[in-house]
Amino acid sequence: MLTMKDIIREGDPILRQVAKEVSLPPRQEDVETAKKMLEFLIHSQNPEMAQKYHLRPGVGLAAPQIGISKRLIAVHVTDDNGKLYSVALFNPKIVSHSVQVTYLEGGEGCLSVDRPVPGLVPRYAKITVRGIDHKGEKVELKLKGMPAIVFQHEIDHLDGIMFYDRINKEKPFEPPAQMALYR
Ligand code: UDB
Ligand code: ZN
Repeated sequence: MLTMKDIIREGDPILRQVAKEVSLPPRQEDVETAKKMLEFLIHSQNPEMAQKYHLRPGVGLAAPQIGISKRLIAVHVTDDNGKLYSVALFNPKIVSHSVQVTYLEGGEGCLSVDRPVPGLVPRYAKITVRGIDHKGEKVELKLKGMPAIVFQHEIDHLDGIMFYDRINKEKPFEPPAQMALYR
């Protein structure tokens, strides 16, 4: 099972690489990786497991964060209506997005970043993501709120982008234009 010591931390060049597409249908090896990533997130949100293994409660993980430079993400997050998005996606792609942007009120953190980085991280308020699931089947998700933010954060990792790259350096707390505050 994956623990925090498997998580690559900032400073490692792999986090700055553009990850490679996964060949399809996904190989068994890649499917196993996807399962391990999703399992890590589920464990990390289980209070007993989190305490026992010192896991930070994670809502998303990208393969480069465990040292695998492939286009694979896992997300385990609940939206405002209590709907659970628990999915691993190969070759995820944002195929459309709103003009409106949003951000988390308290900014973002990252499992690969062991320090607070203050500032607002602008994200599209709504996105449509396409990808391939663990069965090799096409998936299309229309997302808003927290799930939309998490998918954008994870897909950024596949392109070597860290959340703080998107913070306005001069005015870190300047709300972006066209913004919708997500609470
Ligand atoms: C996280 N978790 O998993 F709003 F119930 C963060 C960490 C870095 C703090 C562990 C998180 O935001 N949990 C959370 C948030 C809520 C409600 C709730 C739990 N990530 C994932 C990550 O680093 N992936 O690469 C950071 C998030 C910041 C915004 C989206 C992803
Ligand atoms: Zn991250």
